[in-house]
Amino acid sequence: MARGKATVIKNAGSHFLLSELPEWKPFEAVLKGKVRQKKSGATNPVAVGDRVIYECSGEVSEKNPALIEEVLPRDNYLIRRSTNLSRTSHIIAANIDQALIVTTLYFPEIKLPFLDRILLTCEVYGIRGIIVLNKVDLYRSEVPDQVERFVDIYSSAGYTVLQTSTISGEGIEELKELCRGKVSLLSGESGVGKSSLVNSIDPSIGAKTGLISQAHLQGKHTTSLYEMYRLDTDAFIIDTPGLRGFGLVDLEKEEIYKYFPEMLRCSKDCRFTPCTHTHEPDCAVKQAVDEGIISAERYNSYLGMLEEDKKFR
Ligand SMILES: Nc1nc2c(ncn2[C@@H]2O[C@H](COP(=O)(O)OP(=O)(O)OP(=O)(O)O)[C@@H](O)[C@H]2O)c(=O)[nH]1
Ligand SMILES: [Mg+2]
Ligand SMILES: [Zn+2]
Repeated sequence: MARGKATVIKNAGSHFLLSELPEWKPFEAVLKGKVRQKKSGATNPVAVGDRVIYECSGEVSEKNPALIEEVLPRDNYLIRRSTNLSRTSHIIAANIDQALIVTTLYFPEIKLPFLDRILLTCEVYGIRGIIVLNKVDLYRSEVPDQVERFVDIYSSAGYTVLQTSTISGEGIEELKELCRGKVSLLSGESGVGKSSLVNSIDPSIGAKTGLISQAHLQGKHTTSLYEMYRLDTDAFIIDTPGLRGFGLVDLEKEEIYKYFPEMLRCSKDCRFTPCTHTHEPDCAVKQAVDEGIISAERYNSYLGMLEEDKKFR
């Protein structure tokens, strides 16, 4: 029995592809029953990006896959619940350097609270979130004010916002540079262009992409698996299925504001501690909202999360 250490690069549910990194020699693997049953609280005990110990007898092939024995401790991971009501959670990816959160203003239309939930989760798990505003070729000249407003909201909150188009090629070089030498996760709603961006960075990948539906202007969930690709720039990128919902992880209501970087910065000047930043007098956060230093949109997302908290917990 040979044993080795490798990284999970593809999760197809019942079987996996592993490779050593940064070398790239993918091979088949399945889970050993023991790992499969281990209680992790998540529906998937093994996620793309996980480093694992495997064993195999003889030449590894589709018929003779390696056995994943053990998942090594994670440096980090990103997790979500299917909905706020569900008890099960799902590990999106592990051991990543950054999350590229892909969004569009239109086609499909953006929902800011949804984006804010993903960003909040990145903050909770200590993962740098970078916003990729894609498909600008489709709407920027029609709604320049909205694009400017969007960039302003998120850059003043402290996020990098990259404007991209896989059609005109705008922003693709910058995206390449951002990914160089790192493991990046691509996340976001279906149809925003995650797989197209992978192909724009490295056309040799040929990830599958799909049209959005004409009737609803929504994605059709073209990507169905979690898969890591090695780009020609010494970078690894994890393409994922479009998110349908994004349930928040367990978080005390009093903690939520700490994961809005711009609120955390202001909150030091609130008169009361703890302050919920809703009704208290001399609340520095509310004052910053009034002065436009914190955007009304982000503050509304925060209020929405507090409301949900009442509903769901
Ligand atoms: N005009 C324009 N269309 C784009 C751009 N990027 C992607 N698209 C189109 O958007 C559609 C969806 O792209 P995908 O790359 O499949 O989207 P995805 O985010 O991977 O979607 P899922 O796999 O379903 O999560 C395709 O028809 C792409 O050609 C862009 O920058 N501009
Ligand atoms: Mg896709
Ligand atoms: Zn306050």
